[in-house]
Amino acid sequence: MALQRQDIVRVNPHLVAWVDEVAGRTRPDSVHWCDGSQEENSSLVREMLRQGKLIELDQDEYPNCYLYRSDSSDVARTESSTFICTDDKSDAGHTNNWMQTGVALNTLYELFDGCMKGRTMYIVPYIMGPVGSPYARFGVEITDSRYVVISLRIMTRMGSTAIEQLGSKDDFVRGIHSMGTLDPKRKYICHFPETKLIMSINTNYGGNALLSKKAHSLRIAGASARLEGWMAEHMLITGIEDENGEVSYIAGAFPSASGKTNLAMLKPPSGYDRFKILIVGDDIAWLHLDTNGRLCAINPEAGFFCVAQHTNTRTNPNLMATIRRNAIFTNVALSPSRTPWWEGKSNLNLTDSSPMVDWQGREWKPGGSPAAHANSRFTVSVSQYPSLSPKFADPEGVPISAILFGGRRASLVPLVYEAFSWEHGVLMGAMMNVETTAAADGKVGVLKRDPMAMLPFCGYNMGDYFQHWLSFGSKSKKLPRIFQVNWFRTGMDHEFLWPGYGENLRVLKWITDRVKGKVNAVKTPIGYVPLPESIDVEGLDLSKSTMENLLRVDVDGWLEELASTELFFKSFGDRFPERLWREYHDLVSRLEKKRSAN
Ligand code: GTP
Ligand code: SPV
Ligand code: MN
Repeated sequence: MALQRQDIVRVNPHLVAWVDEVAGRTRPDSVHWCDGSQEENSSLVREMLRQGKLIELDQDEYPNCYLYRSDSSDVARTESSTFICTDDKSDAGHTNNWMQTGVALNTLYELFDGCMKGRTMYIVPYIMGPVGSPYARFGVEITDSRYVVISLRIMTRMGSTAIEQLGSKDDFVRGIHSMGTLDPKRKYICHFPETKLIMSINTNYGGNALLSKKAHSLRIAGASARLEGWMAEHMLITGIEDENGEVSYIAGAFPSASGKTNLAMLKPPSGYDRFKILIVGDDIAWLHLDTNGRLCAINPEAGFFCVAQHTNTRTNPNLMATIRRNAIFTNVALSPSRTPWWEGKSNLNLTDSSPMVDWQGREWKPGGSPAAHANSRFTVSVSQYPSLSPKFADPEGVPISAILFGGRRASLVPLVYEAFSWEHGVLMGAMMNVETTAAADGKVGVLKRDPMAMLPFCGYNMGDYFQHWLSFGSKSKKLPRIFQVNWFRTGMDHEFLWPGYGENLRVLKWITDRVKGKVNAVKTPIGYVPLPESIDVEGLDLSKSTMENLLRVDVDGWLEELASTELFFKSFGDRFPERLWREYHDLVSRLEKKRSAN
């Protein structure tokens, strides 16, 4: 049975007062408090099927799986419509779109005025983080989208448990979302970190609409984390169990659609059968120092919202098994046998009499535009994943021994190298300059600054964010070591030099061996680089020269990169930490010294 307003008002009048206020403004026909039950979910699915908003997949092959098609103008996060709203512009910083709080509220109140007429307003209470964890946080999303409700049921711990755990507390992130008319010109995703409020309208896709995800867990939580002394990062968390049964946990910040999910779910290649990869999270990490000074991470989410393209039984067999039940597929193609399909999934076996249907519902033939949208995704519960870490829901999180920064770079950035210190590692993250992907609107494959993979997700001035990272340096002597990796170097033929996916374990092994002090490295101006023979390439078709190429430190290339990095850093003015300038200048002089020695 749905939760009842009269029961909640007795326990949490703050919540009900806010819901009443939003209902007064948006004027829905009815209000439904979500309990998160199976029955509630089934009835939402039934209603969506009846309205043609969901498409049933073959229920024998894909039980309880459905296809959803978003509006063709609403297929990725829209950074140009995403705002940080504060009283003072400098608190948002120049890397965010900014609106003054009062101006933003007026604009949005007008758009939300009566926007839910004829619709049901759903109240979705949720918990980010393991139930009962001191690091978990609460949120409530109000939405008129059934798609959002059924997705949040997978992505978060939502419903009755959240209401019970919230109790009478007023400290929860307030999210208000309406599909509105889906008019792209009037799309807004506004964040008010000062009051922990999010308002999103005229969109129904991914991070724009599932407000628990980037809006709450990174932009709003990040601003709180800075004040409270913890970190909210765009990072995977995964455990690597080695041949001796010892588990090392790593956290990795890679920009959107750049390999977090795949690294977190890595399948050990042949020869590494005694290794196990035990996932904790694939997108967001909340990190805190424990009483021993170790940096520990929880995954605030309960589900995966993964890129479909190129996911297949070879690159990610565990994930392919996970999505065979209780999954929502968005903007993928529909095969003649009513199973989901996307580019890079499997070979096609089509006949003219039974064509494929593309992500927009049109008949599709090979050769033209892609059948699935490049940012098509699926949503599935973490609990179904076969190689889940037993520590997934540990209220204290897992201790991180290495932080990885990665991104798509066709050249320059070596396969792997290690920072000299925490502060040098912060510089490494701040310098990230990577190729864009289809996860956000805009051009794909162009170089863009994306410090710590957080440029689109930092809810405050990024200069202050760098300072926040640096501040950990003096708080503990047991911080994780920091590495940069790059699976995306290409050769003359534009093909990737490194096989990637499961083979990345060979690099992770070097990283965990470094942390354990088991392997030496070459000291170069940019950091510690492996000796070519230190990375095991047995069984790979990889020549010695390719390996040397993958690990090469291009001194002139780095100096050129640093010239543009300097301009980027300067754009933060006096908000850019002095300490990071020092790291930067040290790096420049190491490279210049090397160049004159060459
Ligand atoms: P978000 O969910 O947007 O944050 O993305 P993500 O960082 O989790 O990226 P994901 O693992 O979903 O990978 C995105 C794309 O990169 C997919 O098409 C993958 O197939 C591809 N990819 C991931 N890992 C590798 C790799 O090691 N090598 C190569 N060549 N491609 C990879
Ligand atoms: C990303 O873009 O980094 C994602 C997908 O993980 S979204 O939820 O849309 O942010
Ligand atoms: Mn992401």
